[in-house]
Amino acid sequence: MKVQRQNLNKAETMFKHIIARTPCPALVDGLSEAGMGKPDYEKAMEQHNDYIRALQTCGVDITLLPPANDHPDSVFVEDPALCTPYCAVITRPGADSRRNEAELIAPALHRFYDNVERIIAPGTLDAGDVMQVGSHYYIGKSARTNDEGAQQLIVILEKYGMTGSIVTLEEVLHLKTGLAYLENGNLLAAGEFVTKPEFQQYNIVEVPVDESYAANCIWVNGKVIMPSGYPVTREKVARLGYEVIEVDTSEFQKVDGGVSCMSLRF
Ligand code: CIR
Repeated sequence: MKVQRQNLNKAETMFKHIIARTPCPALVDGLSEAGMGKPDYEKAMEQHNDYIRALQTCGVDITLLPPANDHPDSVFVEDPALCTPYCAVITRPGADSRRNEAELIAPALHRFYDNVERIIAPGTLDAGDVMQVGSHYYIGKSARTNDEGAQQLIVILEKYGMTGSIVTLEEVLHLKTGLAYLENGNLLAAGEFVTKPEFQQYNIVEVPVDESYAANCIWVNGKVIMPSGYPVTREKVARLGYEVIEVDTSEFQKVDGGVSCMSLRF
């Protein structure tokens, strides 16, 4: 069934659909700057199963795509596509080794959307750099997303009555490596994002430096899925009234991935 228009003025958008992809054995060769060693594939599979089980408790239907061993980072479906209420956007990932993930994810998007747009060369954009707050999208300019890609996305968003603005990143890989919008004005933020002027309008919930990995969380229909092992952040999120579901993502952390990177939510 194709995605229906939703009322963007609602305080919260309820997600109906999730797209995820089973990790492939080549995950062990995924791009990484973490310096934490290579992932254990068997363990990564168990952790991914737990992640899918956590999503299943959130009242969404889940499309689980098959492993794609020619694409080591393909479990991170968040980067080659952006799913908005009005259109999907096939991105042009900034890393050469991930460029073809755009074609890989395209058929799944066409199953749900009549309107499918594209980021084209010389633009590059990883949708891990894109954070939705209602009908506005913050776009991180990063090592992966260039100005041209961000500008193309703004034009696409405006075509469908939405807006976008650019945030320049200095420290982290992707915008959502350090930021998670938890709806209702609550913004989980780590490092460089805590003091950025564009986010001061939100209730910033600061993630301590030694728990910065926990800034990559997802809000799914009133619940917050976060990585396990970050008690201070967990407590802060729980105190906001959310039901917290913790999942172990240690094997994905070794290839710079986290909770948000492993699903498209729309
Ligand atoms: C990469 O470097 O592209 C992958 N190893 C990790 C991608 C993580 N995705 C995300 O933060 N949205």
